[in-house]
Amino acid sequence: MNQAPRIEHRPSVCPHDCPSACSLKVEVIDGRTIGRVHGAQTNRYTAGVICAKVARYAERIHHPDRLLHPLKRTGPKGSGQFERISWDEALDIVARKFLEAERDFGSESVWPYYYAGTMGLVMRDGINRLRHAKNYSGQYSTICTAMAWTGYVGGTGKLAGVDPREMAVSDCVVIWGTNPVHTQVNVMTHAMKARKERGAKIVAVDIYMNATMKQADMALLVRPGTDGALACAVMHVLFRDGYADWDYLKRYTDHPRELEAHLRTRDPAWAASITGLTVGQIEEFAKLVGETKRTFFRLGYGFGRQRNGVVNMHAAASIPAVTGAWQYEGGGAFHNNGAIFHWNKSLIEGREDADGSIRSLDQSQIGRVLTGDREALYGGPPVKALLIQNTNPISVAPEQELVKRGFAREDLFVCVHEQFMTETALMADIVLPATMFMEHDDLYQGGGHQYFQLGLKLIDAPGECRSNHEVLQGIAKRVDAKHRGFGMTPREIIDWTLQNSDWGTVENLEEQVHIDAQPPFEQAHFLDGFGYPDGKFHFKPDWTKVPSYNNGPMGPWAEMPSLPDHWAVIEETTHEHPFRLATSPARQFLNSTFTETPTSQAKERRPEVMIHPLDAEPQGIVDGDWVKLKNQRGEVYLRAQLFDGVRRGVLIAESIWPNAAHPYGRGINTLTGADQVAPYGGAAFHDNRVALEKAEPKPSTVPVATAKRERTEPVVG
Ligand SMILES: Nc1nc2c(c(=O)[nH]1)N[C@H]1C(S)=C(S)[C@@H](COP(=O)(O)OP(=O)(O)OC[C@H]3O[C@@H](n4cnc5c(=O)[nH]c(N)nc54)[C@H](O)[C@@H]3O)O[C@H]1N2
Ligand SMILES: Nc1nc2c(c(=O)[nH]1)N[C@H]1C(S)=C(S)[C@@H](COP(=O)(O)OP(=O)(O)OC[C@H]3O[C@@H](n4cnc5c(=O)[nH]c(N)nc54)[C@H](O)[C@@H]3O)O[C@H]1N2
Ligand code: SF4
Ligand SMILES: [Mo]
Repeated sequence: MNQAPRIEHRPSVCPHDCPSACSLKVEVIDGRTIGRVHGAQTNRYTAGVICAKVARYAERIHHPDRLLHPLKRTGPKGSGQFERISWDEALDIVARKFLEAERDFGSESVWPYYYAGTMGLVMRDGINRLRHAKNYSGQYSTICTAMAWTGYVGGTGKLAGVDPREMAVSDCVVIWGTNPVHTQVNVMTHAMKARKERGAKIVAVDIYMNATMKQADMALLVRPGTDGALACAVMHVLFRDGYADWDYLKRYTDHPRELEAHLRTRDPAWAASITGLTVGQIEEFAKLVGETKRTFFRLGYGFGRQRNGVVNMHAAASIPAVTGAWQYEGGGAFHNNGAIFHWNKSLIEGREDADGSIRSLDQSQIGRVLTGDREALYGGPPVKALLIQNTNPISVAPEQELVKRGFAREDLFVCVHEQFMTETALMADIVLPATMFMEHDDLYQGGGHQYFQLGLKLIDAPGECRSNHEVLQGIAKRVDAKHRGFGMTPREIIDWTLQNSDWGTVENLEEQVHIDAQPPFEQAHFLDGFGYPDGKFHFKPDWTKVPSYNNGPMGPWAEMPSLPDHWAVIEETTHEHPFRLATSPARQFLNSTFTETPTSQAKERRPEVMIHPLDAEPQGIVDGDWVKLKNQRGEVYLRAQLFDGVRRGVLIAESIWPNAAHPYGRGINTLTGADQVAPYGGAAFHDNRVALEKAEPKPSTVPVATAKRERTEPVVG
């Protein structure tokens, strides 16, 4: 008689680069296999809800294309010709190449490069321990959070805010510059609850009628990069019509009178001409916010990815300080909770060993760095060797033409530690197979909420996969990098980190599953003062001294407006480049992750660009036609998707498809720029001027899968 396997439900946590960090309940079928992944109810923020792509994680973890063995390149770079080698041989080669680079060009010629493919603190950040122990070049991480965090913290002085669960008890939830239906589904759970139980209004501010905008009671469709103007006009009305809370302003803000005077000329008519909204829409939004004390501003990353994104984020975050909404339950703002966990990461990252004189290279400028741009290299030695974990720069980094040229360098040694043969791994000399989150132990924190949680090993990894920590241990031993962390297990590192951050032991956390780190109401609402030493919200921050994210000012920081404003530094259209392109996130992908799973591929169908029908008409472009987008950085082919939910003159390409899904292998980041956004850098992925042209690529360059796949469902809606 056959006995059905007994399925166990084990706790875990989603490791992906998503603010939600959902608590999971995983069906473990046997020591090597999982079934469905469910949301765990015990986490009161993620509350049992997870996205579809993670629910079907079996498709990713048991994917037939997973890397299983170390590989060594045998053909030309990028040829895909590799041979299987042993772990010892692979690590010996990596170590030899790193030692050679160090000997011939100095330690800064080795660049450990990583990002947040896993958000586990040990596996994500452990690479910095190797870096610091060896004085390898630093990485200044600008690809994601630099702009949004700076803008928010510029106002509050601290990367924290109101408990995001309070969205459910607000009377108005403003979802600004984030598309949570795609990117962090749990925001919707709480906003919808507020609507259902309290009749709360949901406002969304975005640049196209995305899935979140379609669910909003008030959808404010602004021109890209104009949120500062909208926020200023809203505050103008608040001051003008007596909605400003002067008791609050006097007690909790820095220069309210100056702000009021400055905003006198920033009226709705001024903002209408910049944002493309009507005066009526702006007045209506301002009135709603003015009359609704419990207004919750859920501020996302997306609108920060503009060259004026820091100023825009700060302007939006200033609104609740004018109405005094911060004082009320369900009122105030939230962006990210980074500051509430107070981690002591010295064991994970080995920071005490860091030599302050070592350069820190801009992550987003990897193309410039690898092609020898002197400014990007800070005048120092070339980068001769890369160790890459948890990121796929050939697809995701801006200025893709430069990135590709850099990786093609014959004199550059590249080791990529990956779960799949990504486009970056394909360019490597040595490829190492990596475990997935259910195959190793790690510690995870919420970005969009306040829990932290253990994700323990649930099943054995396939083949010879090793975790990031094991790879670092193997390299450290061979290059003589000394740090006690290399001699410890992930569990021991987690335990030390918890204890030295005042969060108890690993056993305690294991027993509790997750810990709610939410600070008390008074603190979360900044009623005991904002994060700055003067305890005030700063309408007029010193942009050269924003706490928490500072590598020294860069970009055109000296020209930043001192008070909230519309700062006209975006890539405005020109006669030659009459469209503004944004590369907003696709629902079924997570950055470049899940582009390998068949269901996500089928649902996203193919790379497309949304075009307003009236913009398509003059060139006779119809749905499904090939179009070429072009700017000073390069050109990309996609299919046209006619959609009247974008503004005239705006194009949206939901991304990030593999480059190889586009004709000529040129991906969307061919068009995006790596110039540093003021004041602390960052990549303005949604701020690109382009030309649009109906154009057929050469048939031989069209990827087969893309050519064949027919539309089965609309991408939006
Ligand atoms: N499904 C899915 N989920 C993801 C990701 C993914 O790629 N796919 N990526 C993950 C990562 S790494 C991150 S950092 C988060 C990011 O998640 P979000 O905070 O949602 O930020 P973005 O994804 O950059 O963009 C969000 C929205 O901002 C809009 N936007 C762009 N420019 C402007 C502007 O000038 N003004 C306004 N008002 N809106 C603008 C875009 O059109 C988009 O709809 O999501 C994570 N979750
Ligand atoms: N055009 C455009 N480009 C963008 C963006 C955009 O909105 N538009 N968004 C930007 C943003 S916000 C971000 S954060 C970046 C993110 O870009 P990436 O850092 O590339 O993001 P991911 O796809 O999340 O993760 C990359 C890789 O990590 C691997 N990985 C996962 N877990 C592990 C592990 O435990 N060990 C190892 N060794 N590898 C692992 C995955 O297999 C995956 O290939 O992209 C940026 N690029
Ligand atoms: S919503 Fe985000 S955190 Fe939650 S399961 Fe999906 S990708 Fe993971
Ligand atoms: Mo990100």
